[in-house]
Amino acid sequence: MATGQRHAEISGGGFAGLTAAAALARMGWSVRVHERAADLRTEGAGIVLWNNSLQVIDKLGGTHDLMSRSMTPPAYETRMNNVIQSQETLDGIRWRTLTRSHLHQTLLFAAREAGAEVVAGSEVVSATPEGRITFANGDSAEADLIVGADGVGSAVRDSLGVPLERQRSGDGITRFLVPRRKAELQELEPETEWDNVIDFWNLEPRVLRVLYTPANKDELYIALMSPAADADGSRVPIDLDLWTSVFPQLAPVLADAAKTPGKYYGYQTTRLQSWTHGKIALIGDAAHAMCPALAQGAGTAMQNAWTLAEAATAAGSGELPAALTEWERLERPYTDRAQDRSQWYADTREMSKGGQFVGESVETACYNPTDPNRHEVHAL
Ligand code: FAD
Ligand code: 5PR
Repeated sequence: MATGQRHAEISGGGFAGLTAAAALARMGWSVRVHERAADLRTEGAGIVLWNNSLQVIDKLGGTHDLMSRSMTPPAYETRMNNVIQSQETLDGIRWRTLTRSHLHQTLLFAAREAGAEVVAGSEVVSATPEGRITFANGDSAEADLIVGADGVGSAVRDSLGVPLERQRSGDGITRFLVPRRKAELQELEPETEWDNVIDFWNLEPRVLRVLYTPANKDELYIALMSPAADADGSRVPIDLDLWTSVFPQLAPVLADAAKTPGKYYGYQTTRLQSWTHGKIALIGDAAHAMCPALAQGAGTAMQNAWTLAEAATAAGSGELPAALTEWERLERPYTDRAQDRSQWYADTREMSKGGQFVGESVETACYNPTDPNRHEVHAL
């Protein structure tokens, strides 16, 4: 470590932790990331990123890599009982669809290239506001800044005893990455633009939904939603006969999904009394897990990782706790609103009517966390 160089220890090598690592390292910090899992990879299938996180990737030098295997579908289409409700072209809003593994690799590369050390198989058990972090193997370390980016079950957060409010929704989702099979789908439904994101809703007689999201030219992300109370709808591996009977136009890709075990995730929102504690800042699902309706869980994680790195870098070391408190005061309202909006969509299923991406629903998507004037531009 160079003399005078400040040091950050980060718990969690997911999207939040890797973004914070890449940002801090680029801003001159020495950085070490601890990932509990034995290897550095991500679970899950596809993801949608919007301007707020794409701006951060620009700053991290990851855009070329990200663009190489991602796409912007021509429209975000919503259907009810297979009748088109809307085809939103999201004009002027930057958005990309991709696989989670591609995003993870992009961020891991950016973090390492910036000089961050990323250690797999290293589990964090606790941290203190004074800046000590402790690991499952009994070791501990001191840091100027500790970032708790260890997901919805955060050990850093729980070791602090921060009051947490958890709201669970009745719906949940099983996600798959399968081959596109565009030609076969085109044959089944020739009129359809199969490069679109298509949100297929059925509310009557039974709540079942398939969110169809092309992730690149070869891979398709499909998310199958049903209420947790519907045992057959939420079963994994999926009940192929049930899903095919409701969505016959998706038969080939549903058949692929049925071949993988999958995991049903219930939606949840978590809110903390405070994201910061002395030298510790919590970001991503550790601080603000949200329902997926706006596709902003990872986006807000990355946005907050970037603004945290800037705020910590601007502060002198003695001023860090106050700077973190100020960072939360300025940045948190954007994430709070994204959480509230996502929760509202999850509870009301209003997006099934189409026209989802207007007004408040695109505030987060349009946000630019790297714009120094952002608080004036986006003041509500
Ligand atoms: P995580 O991805 O959970 O990463 C935490 C990391 O910390 C993991 O690697 C974990 O192994 C590690 N870890 C945990 N505990 C420890 C420990 N004690 N010590 C060391 N390491 C530890 N978001 C979007 O932006 N767009 C979408 O399209 C989207 N779709 C979604 C669909 C569904 C169904 C769901 C459930 C979520 C979706 N999200 C989406 C949300 C997004 O997946 C999460 O918000 C995002 O992954 C959070 O990133 P994170 O880094 O905070 O947490
Ligand atoms: N958008 C995305 C997504 O994965 C989900 C939702 C919206 C990208 C579900 O997983 O509305 O639930 C949603």
